[in-house]
Amino acid sequence: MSAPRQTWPETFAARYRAAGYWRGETFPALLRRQAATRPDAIAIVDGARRWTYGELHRRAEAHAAGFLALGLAPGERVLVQLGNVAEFFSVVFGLFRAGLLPVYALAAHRLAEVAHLARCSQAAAYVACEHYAGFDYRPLARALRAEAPALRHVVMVGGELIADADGFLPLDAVTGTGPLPDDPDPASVAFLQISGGSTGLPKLIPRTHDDYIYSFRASNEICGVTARTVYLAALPVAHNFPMSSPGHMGTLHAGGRVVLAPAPSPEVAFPLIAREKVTLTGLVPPLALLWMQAATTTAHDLSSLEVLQVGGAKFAPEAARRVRSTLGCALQQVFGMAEGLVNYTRLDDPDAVVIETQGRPISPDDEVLVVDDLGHPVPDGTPGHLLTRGPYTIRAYHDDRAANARSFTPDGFYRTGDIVRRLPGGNLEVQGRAGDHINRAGEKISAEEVEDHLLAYPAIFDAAVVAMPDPLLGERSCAFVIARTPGLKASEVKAFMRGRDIAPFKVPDQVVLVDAFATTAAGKVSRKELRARLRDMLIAREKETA
Ligand code: OOB
Repeated sequence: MSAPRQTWPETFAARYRAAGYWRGETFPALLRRQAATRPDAIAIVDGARRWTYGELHRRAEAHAAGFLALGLAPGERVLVQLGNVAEFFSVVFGLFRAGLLPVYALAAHRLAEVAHLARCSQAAAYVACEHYAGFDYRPLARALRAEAPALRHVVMVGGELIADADGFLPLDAVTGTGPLPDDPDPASVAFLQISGGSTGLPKLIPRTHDDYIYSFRASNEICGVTARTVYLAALPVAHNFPMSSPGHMGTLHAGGRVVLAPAPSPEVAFPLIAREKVTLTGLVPPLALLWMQAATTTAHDLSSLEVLQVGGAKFAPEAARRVRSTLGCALQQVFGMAEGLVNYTRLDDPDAVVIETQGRPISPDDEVLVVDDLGHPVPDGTPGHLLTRGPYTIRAYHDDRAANARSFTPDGFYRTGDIVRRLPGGNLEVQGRAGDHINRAGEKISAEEVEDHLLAYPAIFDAAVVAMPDPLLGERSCAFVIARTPGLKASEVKAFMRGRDIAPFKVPDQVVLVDAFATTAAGKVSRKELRARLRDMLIAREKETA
């Protein structure tokens, strides 16, 4: 089996190659080049561990041979659920080298999400930290084996596994010296990223060597990333923002240094910035607020920090204005999506652009359309639905006909689900979401998915989940619930949800019990309309009592 190829029509692919975007570079070649040109430069810093490019390359090659020796065949998928640890890099570069496709789960995911990802990708192996951020992944791995029959191997990073009754393999045992395949076709899929999940569970996003490497190589130019860059990965390394905008992959492509933060809090990150002389990092807005507050009293020297990127959710202009005076660095806003398109404010943009907009696309060939509900383009300055296609935006999800029909126009534009205003000059201002997803501190939550979990509770008759404005999180989730049995308490609903083996950020922040959902005279209300009404009602009620 070999990895699937890109899904851009050949005319577009030819154009992207001719323009020099797709250069035929692959992930294995990227690391080999760095190991040859700067073998002793530090690539990864994880606590007291410092791996040079040479060492990262050696480890990746050993793991590549080790994975193949397990009987995994090029083209097969491997579910990777690792936190911000050095092994994330030796594992994924090892998989790339073996022609295996990593599927990226977030460390915060639990059985519900991980089992879904394993099944959709038909993952042949699962790699996880034994413990990370206070969570033991072994029971999850055991349960996963029962739910994902295609899974043949479980590999654990760290911990004390030696003779393990479950048959889990320690990563140290997944090494070898056997022959490795030729480099993959640059037009083939390198890995499967996961979507923020606008409806239902996360979808799989196939990204090719050509398109993804272009996105971070071009990002490096926009963000000034070079061999002297020290990038702090404060957000989860598996997320697309810290991975490629330009993130750790961009930094490694430039020969810079990636410093891993085990948590994004100022208490953990500030000492690392001072010790490692970090020059660049990226945060979601609620963390940026925490950092700005902590910076006013910190004893740590943050003066090495040149640029703070903020993205994943809307950064309010009032907060954006305070970045330089509190943290002493420049702000860059980043508006991107795992499906592709990434927008940046530029480092030499006037303050008004940096503070009030979410920037403009990476590529001259990123096509951006802003349309009304009927699909007709709206004039600049008018809010509308953002559609896009281009040299690093996917044309289809992995193996999901229904989602593809919904999410892409017949001529290949991705429907982002975002409502934006395009300003003269091309910068975009994000206004919100058209769909029913909650952007909780950059974590995307599907209303439908949470409603499904709520409906699994026998005491619940019906449920509708909506986004509520929140001063710290940007948005929080509120579940409106109609009880089947009288006396149901909000705390019981939350406790039930905590027991559902879902990522903790999906447990509703607020549960409101109601007797019924209002319907029209005809008794017909779409879910979308219902959610909007409930949300407006609660906002009005909160304003009254404020
Ligand atoms: C990033 O990727 P995803 O896939 O987790 O989420 C994408 C969605 C966007 O469609 C938009 O709704 C929202 O997240 N978003 C923003 C934003 N950046 C992302 N909304 C308002 N302002 C922003 N600056 O979140 C992502 C991927 C790459 C780079 C940056 C973020």
